[in-house]
Amino acid sequence: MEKKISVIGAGNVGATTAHLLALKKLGDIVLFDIVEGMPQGKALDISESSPIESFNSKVIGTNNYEETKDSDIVVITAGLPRKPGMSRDDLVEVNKKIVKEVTENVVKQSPNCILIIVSNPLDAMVYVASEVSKFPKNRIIGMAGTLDSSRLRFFISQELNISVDKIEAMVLGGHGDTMVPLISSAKVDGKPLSESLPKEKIDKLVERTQKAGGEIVSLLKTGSAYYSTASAINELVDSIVNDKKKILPCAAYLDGQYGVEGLFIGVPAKLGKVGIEQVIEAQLTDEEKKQFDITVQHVKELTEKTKENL
Ligand code: TXD
Repeated sequence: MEKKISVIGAGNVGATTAHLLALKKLGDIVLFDIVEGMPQGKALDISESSPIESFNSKVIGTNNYEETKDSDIVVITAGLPRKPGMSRDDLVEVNKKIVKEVTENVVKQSPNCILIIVSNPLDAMVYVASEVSKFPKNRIIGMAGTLDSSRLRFFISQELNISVDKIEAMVLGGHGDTMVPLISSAKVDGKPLSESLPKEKIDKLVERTQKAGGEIVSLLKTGSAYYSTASAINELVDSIVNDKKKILPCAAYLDGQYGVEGLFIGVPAKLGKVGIEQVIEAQLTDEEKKQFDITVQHVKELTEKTKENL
């Protein structure tokens, strides 16, 4: 039977995600938004491409949570994106109310679903969804690291003029300026990145990756990234729906791993049909450990702030 995947928030990220889910034939899709008519219009538009794209998945748009009933996976993209000059953390107050309300409604309809949170500030919103849903932690996943890693891999491939397929690299930590690109384990055609590029060049790519979201926000002026975001969400959904057990960087609950207790933060995790099957402990150099401690501290503070009046 087709998996049922609901996408909450039919804005740029949500609608693009639904489109890609349909193209990749990952399941039947329900696209939800509070704006009347808009998710219905976008779902119909996507559906009308099905004869050309040859997918048979159902794509439904709705303003009614009952239509999301018994979803296997629910992707939460509802919330405001940042504007030029804003940090993701500036969205915490407004988006925590939205993510709280959305999660309450989603879990009533789909008590056994796997939640993928996308709204910003990501690490804090994953915490909100966890507190509200009370789901086991393996069924709560934050999507950010897969996007940040894709950006880093793209920048490296561009710099070296080598296919993206030959570039391996991962970004861990919080989804913000303190994120930690793991350069020590980045590889080009199986060899350490440091053999292909001098440190100054690598430092520039790291900085561009950390600021990549902001680079797009300042170009778009009225929103944030969504094509790459939707691709990254699809990568997570594909690993879960098809039980691929891919190791993907995402915000997962740490219960002692990396020396961190009781916090959602970006780490590599094995994703399969039950959600997060295992948190993988990557090898970090002393310098990367120091950076990881800084990002953990930042996410802890943001999480504490989020707890107020939740
Ligand atoms: O890597 C990542 N995690 C991210 C996250 C990468 C890019 C964007 N990231 C964040 O995703 C961004 O900062 C935002 O917080 C979300 C959604 O971004 P998007 O670009 O899709 O924003 P839009 O186009 O404004 O769409 C948001 C939709 C819009 O249609 C609203 O009507 C809807 O959310 N919305 C709601 N839906 C349901 N329920 C409620 N309460 C609600 N409030 C707003």
